[in-house]
Amino acid sequence: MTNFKVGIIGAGPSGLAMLRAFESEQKKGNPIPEIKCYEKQDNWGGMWNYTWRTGVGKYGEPLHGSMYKYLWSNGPKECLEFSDYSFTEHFGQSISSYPPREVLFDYIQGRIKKSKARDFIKFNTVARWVDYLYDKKQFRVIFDDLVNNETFEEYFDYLVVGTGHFSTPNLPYFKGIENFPGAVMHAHDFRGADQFIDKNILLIGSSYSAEDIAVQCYKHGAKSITISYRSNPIDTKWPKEIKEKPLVTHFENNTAYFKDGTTEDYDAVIFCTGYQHKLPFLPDELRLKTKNCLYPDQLYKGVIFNNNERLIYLGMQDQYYTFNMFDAQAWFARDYMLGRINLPELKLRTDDINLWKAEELATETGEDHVDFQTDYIKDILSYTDYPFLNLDKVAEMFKSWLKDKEENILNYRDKIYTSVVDGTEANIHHTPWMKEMDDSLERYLDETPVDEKELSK
Ligand code: FAD
Ligand code: NA7
Repeated sequence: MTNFKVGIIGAGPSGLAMLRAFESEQKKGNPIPEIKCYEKQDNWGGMWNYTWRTGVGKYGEPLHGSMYKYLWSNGPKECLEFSDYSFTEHFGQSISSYPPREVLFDYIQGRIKKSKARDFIKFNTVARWVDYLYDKKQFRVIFDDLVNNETFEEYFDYLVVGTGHFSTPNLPYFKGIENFPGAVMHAHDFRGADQFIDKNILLIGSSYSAEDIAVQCYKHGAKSITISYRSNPIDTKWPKEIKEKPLVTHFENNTAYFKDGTTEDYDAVIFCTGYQHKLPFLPDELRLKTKNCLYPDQLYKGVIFNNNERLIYLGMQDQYYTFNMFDAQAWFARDYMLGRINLPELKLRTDDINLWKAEELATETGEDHVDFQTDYIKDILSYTDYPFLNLDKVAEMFKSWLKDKEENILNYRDKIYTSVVDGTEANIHHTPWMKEMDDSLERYLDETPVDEKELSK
């Protein structure tokens, strides 16, 4: 074992990627540092560890989860596949390209269950505060053990923050909303479309959450859905029950007033207005301060904090790529901590960050964003021995996914793609997504189409 100690905060896909990166090094017979990971929930998986709760968790902590029942992958699974663990290896069969949440959770767990990673994780433990001790070059982290209601501290030579950034709602105010008589919630608290059957719904915001919650509510029987946009409409071919309007200006009781002078009455309002990077356990000089973007400021190679080179952030970018990008970052972070990647001096690091930021600024379209994130991952992977991933092919799939959504937002999840990891062509799912109301793992892996099921009842 090398004689330094690494602390990881969060056991979501990013934190688990860090554990996996060290494990793969250990398997080669190489020494690894002492590692401890702390997770505030009672299980791993981060967002993919679904909860019915809203508001606070069992121990009164702000609730992390933003996922809902009936959530199916919003991009092809072939774009997020781990290059050292394919979907076919996990399920033993070809599955469709857009699996439901529970199926993706099962896949994430499959790889990590094969390791001893669970032994390194202390669950129900929340990071409360971090200090950097300049003389010792160590982080002192204060944790709360939620089960035993005890506070304790630990010291680390490197600290890895993988706490996600789609958890703390960004919740703007609109005049009169306080008197709106129906349900008002943020997407963070949306747990399923059931309560909106036959209702007229207003969604504020026009990005991923608005798009998917609109389609979910349509699928499950909402009467009408209006998406109110600040900058740009989503502008796809919506069914007649979904429409887009410019931004709401204010509310009077259940009536919304829009910028174009129109008004409409609603039963419920869902804020799909994004999330804040909230890192309340970090002091000012260590805290990443950024909006949701592809290249957050202050992060060299999107990973190493520029003000303190022993502080590492994973998964803090806006995400086209997810699980395999977290892997790339974790492999890079591992090799850096093991002393295999030399850090340039501060000025050169800052110049590098500024170059990437300028490039992001020049992007305009979804395709540009895909190319940007592809180039970023290629760059960090070039420093590591992460198993080869054909990123040019993955980028093509992302671009085709963007087109699929534009062509038909209601059935893009029925399309199939081919794995760049093992060449498996995805299976056409037994039931079209719009008709499939049961998102359980059992039902998904079952071979019977929905109409035959109905007949046999
Ligand atoms: P998270 O998954 O958020 O995990 C962070 C972990 O840190 C959590 O377990 C949390 O409990 C823990 N934590 C936080 N604070 C502390 C603390 N102070 N102390 C200890 N532990 C702490 N991605 C896709 O690839 N496909 C999709 O279809 C998709 N759909 C999504 C839908 C929604 C509604 C949302 C919100 C996200 C979606 N994502 C999707 C993106 C998703 O965020 C990533 O897939 C992935 O979960 C990010 O991993 P992470 O580990 O960085 O963060
Ligand atoms: P995003 O992608 O960060 O988008 C936030 C949206 O909210 C975007 O359309 C913003 O409009 C809009 N927004 C933000 N503030 C306001 C205010 N004040 N008024 C009106 N509209 C506003 O968040 P999402 O939740 O959609 O997606 C995050 C992740 O969750 C994603 O990875 C998914 O997989 C699930 P803008 O375009 O900036 O004008």
